[in-house]
Amino acid sequence: MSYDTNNIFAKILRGEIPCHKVYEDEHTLAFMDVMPQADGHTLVIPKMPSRNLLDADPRALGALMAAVQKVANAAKQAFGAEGVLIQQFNESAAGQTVFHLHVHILPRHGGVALRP
Ligand code: DGP
Repeated sequence: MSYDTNNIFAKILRGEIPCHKVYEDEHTLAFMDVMPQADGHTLVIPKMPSRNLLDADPRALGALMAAVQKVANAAKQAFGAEGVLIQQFNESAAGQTVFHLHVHILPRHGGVALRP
């Protein structure tokens, strides 16, 4: 599958549409999800174009996960959470809707049922 340079997150990276940025470094950007599934739902994306994890350059993944760790710890503290759910979807069949690699960070509190 190819990378569409007009996907929404590519436009965010180019500054063509706004986002609520919470973290940025040389390789990654993190911003609040516009359709949050939990308070503090944040997305972390690499600046390098990748459709998803399956086609990503492995060399980009270390920086991405380091940013995920930073943002997850910050979101956990900021939202008084007891845990953090990290989610990542690849292709439509697995629930991916925006085709630029991204990692979901969802602060979690005790007592929330996550699995049926
Ligand atoms: P996924 O199913 O993993 O592809 O989730 C894509 C997520 O992106 C979904 O939770 C909603 C979010 N999203 C979609 N469009 C925008 C946007 O324009 N801005 C922001 N901040 N998030 C978006």
